Amino acid sequence: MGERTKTIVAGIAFDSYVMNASGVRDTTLEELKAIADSGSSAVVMKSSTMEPRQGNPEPRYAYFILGSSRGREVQGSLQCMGLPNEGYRKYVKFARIIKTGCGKPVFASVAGLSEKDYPILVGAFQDGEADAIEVNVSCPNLEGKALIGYDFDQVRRILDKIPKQPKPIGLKLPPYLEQRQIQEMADIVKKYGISFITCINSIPNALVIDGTQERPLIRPKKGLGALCGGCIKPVALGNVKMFYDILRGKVSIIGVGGISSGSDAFDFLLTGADAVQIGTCFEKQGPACFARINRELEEILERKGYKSIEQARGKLKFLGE
Ligand code: RRO
Repeated sequence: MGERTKTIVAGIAFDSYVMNASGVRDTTLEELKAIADSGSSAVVMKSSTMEPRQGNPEPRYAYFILGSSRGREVQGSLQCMGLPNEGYRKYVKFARIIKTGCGKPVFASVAGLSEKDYPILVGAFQDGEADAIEVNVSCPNLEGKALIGYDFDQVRRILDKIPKQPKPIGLKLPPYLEQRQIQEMADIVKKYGISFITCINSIPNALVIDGTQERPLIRPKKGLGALCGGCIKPVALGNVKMFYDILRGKVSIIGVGGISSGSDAFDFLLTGADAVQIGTCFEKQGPACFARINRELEEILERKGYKSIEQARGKLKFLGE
């Protein structure tokens, strides 16, 4: 890894700007070991629930090319996984095993099926070996359950009750479409001493249709799934920008949504992200993508004369300035 892309998130040092996103190839111990052995600068685990879950019926994941923009193909994925995972007890063990095998930060991710699950899930990882805990309040794929991150009172109730020490707590946030929502969430983040936010989770209730078959691409929820990949990058960047404008480096921001090249990562850096996570591209290309994207980012920084992440972070220029 080059020196230029070293970064700090929630007070934790990372060897590069690029890590895996929760939810992609990170459910089993073997998958987590593969991430540990890759160029990902951290190991982020699948969101875990109180009990193991099979998730939704298959097919529940589809990759597609949406079109092209500025000479590049715009890819996307639609998924409705339904939180398949091995249950939090396993991930507490996996964190210990992974930690002893590699020097990278390990991030736990937790997703309660009800409010009362959260203190138990977070508490288990607070007592364990993971370096930080990403509290997922944005799982979009649970039929009949409201998305927590859109109910600010519920988020406050959860944050009131979870143990916030000794490991830093982050929030995995849904895409917000209004400045008012960003402001209210940023106020919550500040009030509860949240150390980092990860934004955005996938865009809920999207539909992609195979016109030949006259059917959706995936089976659960009559084809409705969460949209990921290159086609959501503008929404992700907008959310990072709006949060950065308020939080201004006092709370770390991990950008996620449609990053598949160093140039994508650079866009997130200019916008204010302290690090990025890779989901759809990792699913498609496998673990070699992390080192490639970071190397491409290194080259961009070198070419532009930025010596560090800090020098370029949040340096987006605006038309007319
Ligand atoms: O497992 C999922 O269906 C899932 C989760 Br927990 C999440 O946070 N985001 C997503 O797009 N899918």
